[in-house]
Amino acid sequence: MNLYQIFRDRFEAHLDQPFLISPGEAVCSYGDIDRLSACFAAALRLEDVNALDRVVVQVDKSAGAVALYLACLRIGAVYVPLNVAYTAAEVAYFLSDAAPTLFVCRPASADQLYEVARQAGVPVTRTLGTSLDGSLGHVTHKLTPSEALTERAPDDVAAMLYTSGTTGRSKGAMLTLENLASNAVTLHKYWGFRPGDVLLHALPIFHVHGLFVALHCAMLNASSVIFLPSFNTHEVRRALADATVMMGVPTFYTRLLDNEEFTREDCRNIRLFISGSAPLTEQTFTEFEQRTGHRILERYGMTETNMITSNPLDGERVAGTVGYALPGIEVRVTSDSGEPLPPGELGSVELKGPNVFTGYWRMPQKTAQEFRSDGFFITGDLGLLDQDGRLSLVGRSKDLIISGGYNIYPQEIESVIDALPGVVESAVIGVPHPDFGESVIAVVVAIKDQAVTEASIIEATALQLARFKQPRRVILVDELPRNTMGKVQKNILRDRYSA
Ligand code: MLC
Ligand code: AMP
Repeated sequence: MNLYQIFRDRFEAHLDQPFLISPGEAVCSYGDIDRLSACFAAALRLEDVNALDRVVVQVDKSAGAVALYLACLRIGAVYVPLNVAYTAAEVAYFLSDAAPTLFVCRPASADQLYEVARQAGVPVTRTLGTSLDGSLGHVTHKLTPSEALTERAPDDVAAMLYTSGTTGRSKGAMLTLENLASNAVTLHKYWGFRPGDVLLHALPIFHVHGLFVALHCAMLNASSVIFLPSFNTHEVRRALADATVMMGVPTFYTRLLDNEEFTREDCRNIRLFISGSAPLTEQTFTEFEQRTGHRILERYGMTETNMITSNPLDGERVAGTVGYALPGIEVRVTSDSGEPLPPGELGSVELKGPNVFTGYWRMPQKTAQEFRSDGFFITGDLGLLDQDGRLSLVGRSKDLIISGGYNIYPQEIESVIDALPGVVESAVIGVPHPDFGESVIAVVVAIKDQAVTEASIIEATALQLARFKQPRRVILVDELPRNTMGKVQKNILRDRYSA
């Protein structure tokens, strides 16, 4: 088995078909991506990257970046994408943890990150720009493509994506070939992909949503993809006219609705709008239907599991629910002690299936904690099933903020703030935000008479944390509310500061 082969088998008869269409760039056909990924495979071999070696990648969205991902699949290396917003301090952690054979970064970051990678013990660092420039991009122009596909087993790891799971520092979630292949094939069928479908892609390609859900469905369908560098309302409105399917986080939909000129006419060729990665409010669902006539199909997933549930393509799509377990996946809701609960009762959402990851990289104990003894994975989400098996999510037991579809772990930000001079302790919470869904706020206790201010804390976090994780507000208080066990009561802080 080779995952690239699974995709290639589906698009092989369509090599002339445009694959990635980016405004202002040459179209990349399926034949082009096949050749380009074979060139990257040759380049990886030249750098002595072998099967199961990690390749950490922090590059901008481009056809070359997709080809690099596919090259890793070709040779059986483990693809490890990183958010381009991560700071050098964050990248240093990922590099030392993943211990890659190769690190690929943007040409503009080379000066800073070559040294970071060297200190982390990474043997080789190369660069890749959006026009196939950079040291890795250049070499692909010169090499003979390497067509060989490395035979892999279904439970070999194909990709590793960093996520904080339920607690603590980021962990590498190891996803196998079977995890990725089974979910891709299921989603392609469940969402009714058909000849002629064109996917509008404005998501980043360093997360499950943009990389696996969107691109795998497109490749299995040999579909053209309108490949936008990021979400820009104006560009997306223009591109909608040529697309039949769009996948996005809820912020995409609220931003479209914020544009008064956005109408039903913009969506005349669309057959399916899909939302996920964060809760889609009933208000957005309803307003979107009123404005466009489309009922957004909401689905639910996680880095560790790919997609878990989905509203149906043909049946009723219910606002505020995430639909039914996908075929082959078992979802249950359990009590605190892990007993399955009857429909209608609120508890912990757990699942089992071929989509569930094999574990956190080099963390067997942490992995074991997240699974029940009967093999069900504990998501950290709270929800309830109805009589028909339709799931509604109603909260999270994990301390997690989701801002614009990005996960933010309060503990990571708290440890940065707590380490600042003059700070006693902090509590980081998410509060409602009209654009991002939730936004980060830090409530901080500082030593009296020390020059700790909102501005000084925000400035200090900027050095260490990606912009999307930085607190938008810092509130200085005398003490944090605690329960009798001494635990900070974040619910009280959320109530107090949500407005
Ligand atoms: C950008 N910023 C964010 C942010 N994205 N801040 C908080 N949360 C975010 N998500 C910062 C920018 O750095 C900038 O800082 C300011 O906010 C405004 O930027 P913007 O230009 O408005 O942001 P934009 O580039 O438009 O990005 C917003 C976004 C983007 C929502 C389009 O974040 C995005 O594409 N999100 C999708 C994330 C995603 O793919 N999630 C899937 C995870 S997989 P400044 O300096 O200007 O103040 C997963 C599993 C599953 O969860 O189920 O799918
Ligand atoms: P991540 O760790 O980035 O993969 O994010 C996974 C988390 O995103 C899940 O555990 C949920 O909390 C959340 N999530 C994903 N899809 C949805 C959705 N449709 N509605 C609510 N939350 C979601």
